[in-house]
Amino acid sequence: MKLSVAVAGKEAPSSAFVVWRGFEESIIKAADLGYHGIELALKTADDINPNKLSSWLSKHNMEVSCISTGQVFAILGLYFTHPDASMRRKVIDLFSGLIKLAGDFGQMVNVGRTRGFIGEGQSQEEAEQLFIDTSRQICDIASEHGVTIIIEPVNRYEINFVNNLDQGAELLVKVGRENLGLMPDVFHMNIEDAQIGASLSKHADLVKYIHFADSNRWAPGWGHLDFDDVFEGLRKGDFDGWSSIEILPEPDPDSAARKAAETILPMIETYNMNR
Ligand code: LER
Ligand code: MN
Repeated sequence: MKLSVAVAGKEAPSSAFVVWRGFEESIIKAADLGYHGIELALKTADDINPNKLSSWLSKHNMEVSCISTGQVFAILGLYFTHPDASMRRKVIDLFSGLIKLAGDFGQMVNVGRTRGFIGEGQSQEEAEQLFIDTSRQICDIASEHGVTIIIEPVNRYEINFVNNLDQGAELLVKVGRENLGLMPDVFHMNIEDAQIGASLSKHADLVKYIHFADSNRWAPGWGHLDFDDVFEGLRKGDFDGWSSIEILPEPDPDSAARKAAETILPMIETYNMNR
């Protein structure tokens, strides 16, 4: 297992839920703290220059773990279950750009709130069908680039569609694409899943990536989430992918990133030795 930290560009607004802003500075700081990579939160593929990214990564011996898409929803208002076909077309076009970039960096694109929601006057079945149709088109584009799409269950206070791992797994089966997986976030699981470790091992074949935060969304170690249970669940499922720190940058971004690395990196080291 490897560890990355969520970062965005300098101009990213507060709705971009990341620890640091500014790509190059974030890569330098993350490498210094022992992280293996960065999770890139982008609005569009044009947010970053791939040549510069490549040189920053190789200079600091870092990787991109995944491209995340929260800003596509929060800033551009685009999502998979949009009732308007032209808006769904836009989200597919925008994802195509992000997928091409992920083909060279990380080979994973996350779908958090961009999955959409059950809108006013929309039934669960209607939203689900729109999600399935859009996901299939996006997964088919992604498979041409060797990219996996990962759906993140998000808690009920943020969205009304796909809140826990059981619901995510059920939907993935309906979509029926090999390159579609689950991205659990233990902060959301702490609210929505009856158990964390047990749910991670139950859905091990679908779990491709994981977000770490403590119960209060501060750095792991500053809340009361049982990370031994999280790692035990991952071990039972023989997880060997990327994990990523996605936390509130509190009390300040540098202290938060340092505390997260100090808590999780030794756990990953022990985990990797005992797999
Ligand atoms: C995105 O990864 C996430 O966890 C959401 O809660 C952000 O709003
Ligand atoms: Mn998350």
